[in-house]
Parts: sequence; C-alpha cells; structure tokens
Amino acid sequence: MVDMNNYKVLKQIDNPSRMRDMDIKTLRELCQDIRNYMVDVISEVGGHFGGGLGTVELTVALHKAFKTPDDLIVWDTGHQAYPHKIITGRKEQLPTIRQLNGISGFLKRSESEYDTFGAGHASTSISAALGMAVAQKYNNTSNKVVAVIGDGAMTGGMAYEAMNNSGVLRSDLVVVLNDNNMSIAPNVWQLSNYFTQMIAHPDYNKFKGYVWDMTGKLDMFGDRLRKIAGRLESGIKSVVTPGMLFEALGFRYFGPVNGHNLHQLVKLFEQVRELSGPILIHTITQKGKGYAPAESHEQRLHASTPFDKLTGKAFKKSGAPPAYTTIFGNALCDIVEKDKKVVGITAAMPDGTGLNILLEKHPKNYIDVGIAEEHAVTFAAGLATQGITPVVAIYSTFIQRAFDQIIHDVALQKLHAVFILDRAGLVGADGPTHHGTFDLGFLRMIPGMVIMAPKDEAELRNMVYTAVYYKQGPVAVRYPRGSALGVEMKEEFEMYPIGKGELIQNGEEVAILAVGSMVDYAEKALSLLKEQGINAGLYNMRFVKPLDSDILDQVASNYAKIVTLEENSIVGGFGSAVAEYLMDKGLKNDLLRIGLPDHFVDHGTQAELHELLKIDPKGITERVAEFLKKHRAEN
Ligand SMILES: Cc1ncc(C[n+]2csc(CCOP(=O)(O)OP(=O)(O)O)c2C)c(N)n1
Repeated sequence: MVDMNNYKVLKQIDNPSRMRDMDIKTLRELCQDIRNYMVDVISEVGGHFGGGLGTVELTVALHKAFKTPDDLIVWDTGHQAYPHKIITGRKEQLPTIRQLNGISGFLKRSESEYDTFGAGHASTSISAALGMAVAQKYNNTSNKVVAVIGDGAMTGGMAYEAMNNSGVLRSDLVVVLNDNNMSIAPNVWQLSNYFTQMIAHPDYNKFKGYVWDMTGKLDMFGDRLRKIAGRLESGIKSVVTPGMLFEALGFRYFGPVNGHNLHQLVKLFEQVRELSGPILIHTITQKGKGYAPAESHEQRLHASTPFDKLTGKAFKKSGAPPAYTTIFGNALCDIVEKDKKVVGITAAMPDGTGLNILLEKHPKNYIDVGIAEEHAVTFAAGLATQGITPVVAIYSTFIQRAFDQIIHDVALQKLHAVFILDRAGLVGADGPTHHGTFDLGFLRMIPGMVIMAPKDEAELRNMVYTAVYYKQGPVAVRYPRGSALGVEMKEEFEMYPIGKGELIQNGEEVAILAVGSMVDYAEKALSLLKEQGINAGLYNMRFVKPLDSDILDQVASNYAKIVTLEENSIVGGFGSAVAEYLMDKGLKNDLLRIGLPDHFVDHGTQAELHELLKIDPKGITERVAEFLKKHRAEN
C-alpha cells in the first residue's frame, strides 16, 4: 500500500485553501505528487487514469484561482476528476475508488461539497454550470461558475445547446475546454481539424500573441502590444482565431493555452475570474501526461484494471471466456462480410462496443458519430429509410439519451434499426451513472419494438443475426458487461422465431421465467432449490417483447406459482410485462418478480452487487423458497 509520506506537498493538502498560500514552485511539486500518487494507487486498484493525468495542472490552477467551494467547478463526465478528488479531501480514500463502499469514480454531490454536480454521462457541464450561474442572480450572490469540458464531450449536442443559451443569457460563466484531441478513442471532432488548421495558419502564428492578449484584454503583454493588437483586431481575429465559432455564440475566447503551464494557467484564471459574461478558455492538454506508458498508449490509458506500473500493461485474468462485446463484434463482422448494406454505428465507443473489430476488418461499414447518442439514432433512421441496415451499438445506459429518437424517428415510422445494448444490467465499478437497468422498461412501452436478451454467447450471435434480418421495425438486443459463459459456438447463424422462448426444465408447483443473464443464475438456483426439495421449472424467455404467450399460457395452467427473473429495474420491466399479461387474461397465479430494486444502486463488483441485491443464485434460491413458504401457508 502507498505511504502518504512519499508525497511531501500533497500530504499537506486536505482541501484547496491550504494550496492558495503556496508559490508556483511548490504547486509544481504538488502537481508531480498528484501524478505520482495517481500512478501508484490506480496501478494497484484500477480506474480512470489518462484523463486525470492530463488535468493535474488545470485542477490545481482552478482551485488556486477560484475560491472553491463557494466558486463552483463543474466537471464534465467526471472520469478526469481524480486530481480534483485528491485535493478536495479525498486523497486518503483514493485507494477505495469504485469499490463497494468506497468513493465513486465520477462526481457525486453526496460525496463532497466540491462535487457541485453529479456526472458520469458526457456533455452536461455547460448546461448545469449555466443554471448555477443564473441562480446567482436569484440568490443575490456572485460566486463564479466554471465548467470544464473535454473535446470529446464537446461532440455532444447538449454542449452546443448550452453555449447558445449562455450567449443569449449572458450570465457570468467560464467554460474551460480541455482539448487533448482524444475521446476514449481518437476524437471525431470536426472542429479539432478546424483548430489545427487555424493554429497552423502562418498569420495566426505571427499574431497569436497580440490576438490572445487583445481578445481577453489581459495584462500579460503590456499596453504597447495591446494597442497594436487593437488595431489588428478586426483584420486578424476574423481571419485566423480558432475561437471564431465560440465568439459567434457569444463567448469571449482565450487561447489556445498550454494546459500544463501552471504559472500561465493560474494567472489567466485569476484575471478571468474578474471578468463578466460568458468566457471560453481553450487549453491544450495531453491525455496521460507525465506517465510514459499512458502517453504512448493508443488510447492514453483512458481506464484500466490494475496494471504494471513500469509497462502500463493491465494484469489480465487468463483463461476467461471471451467478452460478450467481442462475440457481438465478431458476429457483426461475419454478417458484414457477406452483406455490405449493414453498417455499424458507435457513439465514440469503438472498443467498448466491439465495433473496433468491424473498424479493423470493414472500415467502410463502420461509422463513429462522436458522443452523440441522439444523433446516432436519428442518423440510423435516415440510413434505414434508404434500405441500409444500421446496427447502433450503444451501452444500455447511454441509449437512455436517445429515447425520443427511438420513438419518434425510428419506431413511429416502423424503420428497421438494430440496437445493440451492451452493459445491460449492473456494470460494477462505474456505478449508478452507468448501470444499464432501465432499458427493458423504457423500450418495452414502444409500439412495434422487439427486445431480445441472450442467455449466453451462442444465443447472442444468433440474436444479432435475427435482429439484422428481421427487417420489420426496431429491434434491440441487450446483454451484460463482462465475460460470456464459455459455451460452444457454431459458425453458422440461426434465425430465431420472433417472440418465442425455450423450455429448459419442467418442474412442479413453481416455474421460473428468466431473461438474459439471469437464465444462467436461474439454472444454478434450480440445483440449490432441488437440495431443499423444490422442483422448479425453468424457461428461457429470449424475448421481452413480444412475450411468448404460448409459454405464458402453459405455465399459467401448469403451475400455481410463477417467478420472473431479470437484471433490470423491477419497475416496468419483464416481470411487469408478465404481470400485465396474467392480469389482462384474468389469470390468478401467485407471482414473484425478482429484479433490481426501485432505487439507484451504488458501485461495487458485479458479483458483490448481485449478492447484495439477492439476485445471485443463492439470493434467488432464498427468495423463491420464501415465496413458496409464504403462499403455501396462505393457501
Ligand atoms: C453520454 C455518454 N456517452 C459515452 C460516454 C463514455 N465516455 C466516457 S469518457 C469519454 C470520452 C470523453 O472524452 P473527453 O471529453 O475529450 O475527455 P478526455 O477523456 O479526453 O479527457 C466517453 C466517450 C459517456 N460517459 N457519456
């Protein structure tokens, strides 16, 4: 375990106020301590990493120049806020990050007064910060508000909606654009090409000092240069500043500035703190800064399980079956191999979704739209109108953003789009912002939607195929994060009949109807129940919509008691669908719905959370046995 005495300056920092008396030299040492501490701890416990290494100077400079916690810093997404956590009273808890009962990997208002706004999903910071800035007026206060947003998060439409509104409202708001030219994967931000061109422009280079000074009316270059700059203002600025777009939206633009130059950042932030109106500071940073393996790593070590400090290589569990993500990626590649009218779409997550495999093998059939889930879905709808089959691979939690697009742009027009929802269910360490626990509920209510959930990787492969060739409307396939079960795979695809499940085992008295990841747990629970003399039946439902009415009718007549099992919120999910079915038909079977509770679930490993929530085989067994006992007593 790491010893805090190894970090001479950091060990003195319990909150940012102590830092405000320190000179730049000591603060530079603090930055080095923060980097070392992050590498030492995260290499042992895992977590988000590259983003935070890139924001060390930004974080220190912001907390030095702004009077936090009265001044409010809003971090976008939150994965880059580890340095912020470290200097705002949570350094001792860093080794617990993302673990059960430990601190969160993202921002959380309940965790610290310095976490002004919860985050985890991208592109929210400017909207939230603008709300806080406007609130100052109603509260008769004048605390400053700063949003820090990455270039990746800037690909999300909400950031532009918020900037547009900021320009109109003209509240005092500082936006720091943390531009490292990376999302998780290389960023697909068209504006960064624009910036690069602008910055490379010879006129811009010649005059950037003047322009930089003049646009912000700062003291840095003295009066004389400012006069010259003033004369050049309209000419040069309109031609060559990278900030033209932001200025058109009503922001005063400063930059680009080196986001690792602590001295310059502190001065700039101190001066900007005294200005009013919307301001945008464009900082150039390097993801993974200061840690060689991250600097040279393709994805800048965005996040990692525990890793070797020297090489940056993750310690991998050997022998685990392939991840569901990989099974999907390979299945789609096999389909695209033969059918070039099928196109994979990702919202900035090629590796996370398995579409990196498609990118490598069939780059023409791969499209990354940026962190823009809403756009991804309507864009897919457009493709579908022209006979292309879009396969939109977005995590369950992130597709929440595109709810209306699925209804209005896809389902209402009966367009055939395939939604591949990885990370459905509890995702583990990323916690409540990332658990995929609502998709069955919010998709099930949409007319014409088909929803499948595979019990294992062989079914996933066939479901991807079934979804692609269903052709009659929107289809979703949802599956969990992590390794598959290791079952035997066939190369040829099988088309599943829509709305048909399968019998796994006949039983007496009680039948368990399970979907997706829960089928495996149910099979294990059957053996445990057997030990207690309970002989339960089991069905793998495969489809949450349409439900298999044949199975439901049979089960309702053959079993007095029915248990539904899903890794989704119990509210409105699969169990609710079964309850509605039984009620509508006037069937009076006793029903137990097992799923995720109606509250947000914290972080922890998937196994810990399953156990805690009693949806692991042991918990399921206990709940089924209790249910039988209770109803036997009642009858
Ligand atoms: C709505 C949404 N989609 C996808 C993600 C997954 N995600 C987390 S961080 C990230 C990249 C963010 O890039 P950037 O804002 O540039 O920050 P950096 O890591 O480069 O500092 C993505 C795509 C997310 N958090 N939220």
